[in-house]
Formats: sequence, C-alpha cells, structure tokens
Amino acid sequence: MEELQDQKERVLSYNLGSSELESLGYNRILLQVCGRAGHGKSSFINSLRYAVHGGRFEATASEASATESQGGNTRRRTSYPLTEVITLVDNRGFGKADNYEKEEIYTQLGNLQPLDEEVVWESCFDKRMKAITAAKLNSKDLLLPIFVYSVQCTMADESKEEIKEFLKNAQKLTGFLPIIILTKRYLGDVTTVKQQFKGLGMEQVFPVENYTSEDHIKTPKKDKTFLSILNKILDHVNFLGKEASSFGTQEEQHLKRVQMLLEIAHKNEKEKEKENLKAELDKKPVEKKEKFSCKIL
Ligand SMILES: Nc1nc2c(ncn2[C@@H]2O[C@H](COP(=O)(O)OP(=O)(O)OP(=O)(O)O)[C@@H](O)[C@H]2O)c(=O)[nH]1
Ligand SMILES: [Mg+2]
Repeated sequence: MEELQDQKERVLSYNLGSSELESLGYNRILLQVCGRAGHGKSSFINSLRYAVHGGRFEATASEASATESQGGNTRRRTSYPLTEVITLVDNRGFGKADNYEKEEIYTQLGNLQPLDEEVVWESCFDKRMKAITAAKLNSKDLLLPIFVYSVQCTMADESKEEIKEFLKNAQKLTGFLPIIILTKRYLGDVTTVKQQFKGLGMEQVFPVENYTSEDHIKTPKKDKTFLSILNKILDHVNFLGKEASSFGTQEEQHLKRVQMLLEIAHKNEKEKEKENLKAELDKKPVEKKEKFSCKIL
C-alpha cells in the first residue's frame, strides 16, 4: 500500500525542473494516446485519471462514441490534464487506416494539429501542404506516444507490417519508442500479442484491464498497474533528460516533424497519382490489335 502511495506521489509532484529538458524549452509532457478505433484509448485515459485522483469514477474521456469511431471528417484531439506537468491526449481512433488517414494521425502525433479544436483535414494536397507548413510551434510539449491495442485481435501478417511502420514513424516523430498498452487483457491471448509487439522491437509492453463504466471497482492490483505504467514513463523521460543534448530543442524537433510530414504527404500524393493513372488505364478499352496479315504482292 505504501508503494502505491509513493508511486502516486511521484506522479503528482513530478516536474521537469530538475531535468535538462526544461533548459531545452520543454515544460509539459504530452502523453499522446493513439490506436485503432474501439481498442480502449479513452478507457485507458479514464483509468489513469481514476488511479491517480480516485474519487467517483467518471468516464470523462468518452468511451466508444459511435460517430467518432466511424471515421467522420471532423477530428478532435481532446486533452485531459493529469497533473500540472502531465497531460493525456485522446487522439481520434483510426479505422481503415489508409495512407491519407495515417497522414492525419501523424499530424496529431507530431502535435501539428491544435488541441481541443475541431479540425478538418483537407483532402486537397495543396491545402494539406499549407496546413503542415503553417503549423506553428505553439507549445513546449515533450511528446510521448502511447499505442493502445486490444488483445482481442492478434496481428495478422499484413497488419503487423502496417503497425510496425506506424510505430517506427511515431518514434521518429517524437524521439520516443512508443509505449504499448494491451487492453482487454482477459479477453484474448495476451502472451502471443505481447510477443508480437516485442518482436517489433517494442521494449515497454503493458497488459491492462481498464476501469470502465461497467466495471470500475477499485482494486490495489489495478491501481498498481496504472501507477507503475506512469512511473515507467517518468523513468523514460528522466533517461532522455540525461541524454537531452542528443534529443534536441523543441524548435529542432518541430522542424524535423514538419519535414517528415511533408515527405509522407508527398509520398502519399505520388502513390495516389499512380493509382489514379492505373485506374484510368484500366478503364480504357484495350485497342484490338490488327491480326497480322501478310499480303503477298
Ligand atoms: N473488458 C474490457 N473492456 C474494455 C477495456 N477497455 C475498453 N473497454 C471497452 O471497449 C469499448 C471501447 O473502449 P473505448 O475506450 O471507448 O475505445 P476507444 O479506443 O477510445 O474508441 P474510439 O474513441 O471509438 O476510437 C468500451 O465499451 C469500453 O468499455 C478493457 O480493458 N477491458
Ligand atoms: Mg475514444
């Protein structure tokens, strides 16, 4: 029990003051929660808040809102402060995850979309380019990616490649190896899924059973799971704090992200052009070839 209290206090009193990260201009840790629609992102955020603050359970980050998880055109990133220094961000879940949608998720992850505002991600290439280049460095956030995945799904080979690419890009964008949260731990094969993520090079993989509206009876074991995850995250931040000079200032990180996003958007546009061209060619009736005829003069 004392251990639980210590872990809680460390989270509540943590600040970047003692770290070199502050001298590089960072003053807030943004835990960027992302993952497929319905895998438990909002519930994970609610669970962390409940474990740290207690009180009455509130599903503040709304659980599975049907309209949002269906991939509408308006996206919203909602922030939930956990402490003065740590803020949780509920990024919109991605469903079909085509190139275009992934690009949008990367702009959320790279903090190039504003928090707590409705944002429409343009389908027009020029407008997207403008949005990326115009994104201001308007925060002093240290971005840390958290990938939420339900063990109800084991990874098939093709989704493994897709997730691997996503995690690699998330690491490049933020400078942090993503932290993997395996939700619904009693509803699937947690050992296999954990092994799959380890096989993708992920070092921190945590199975959890979230507190939800249906089941939020507090237990020491559950609280311990969520508080330990937060403490491991702070260890990771401290580690990077010691390596701060190699991590770079927020301006450098921001420029790197803009550059990376422009490259991704450009690559996607080229792929789209190729697909359009192929579709055009497929539509054209194939010209019948004249039968070879040989006239004997
Ligand atoms: N048993 C169990 N159910 C969970 C767990 N986490 C989430 N759920 C349930 O799964 C459903 C989806 O959870 P959400 O937290 O809304 O998922 P989400 O990723 O935020 O979904 P979107 O916002 O639509 O992308 C809800 O009905 C939750 O109650 C868990 O760890 N265990
Ligand atoms: Mg949600």
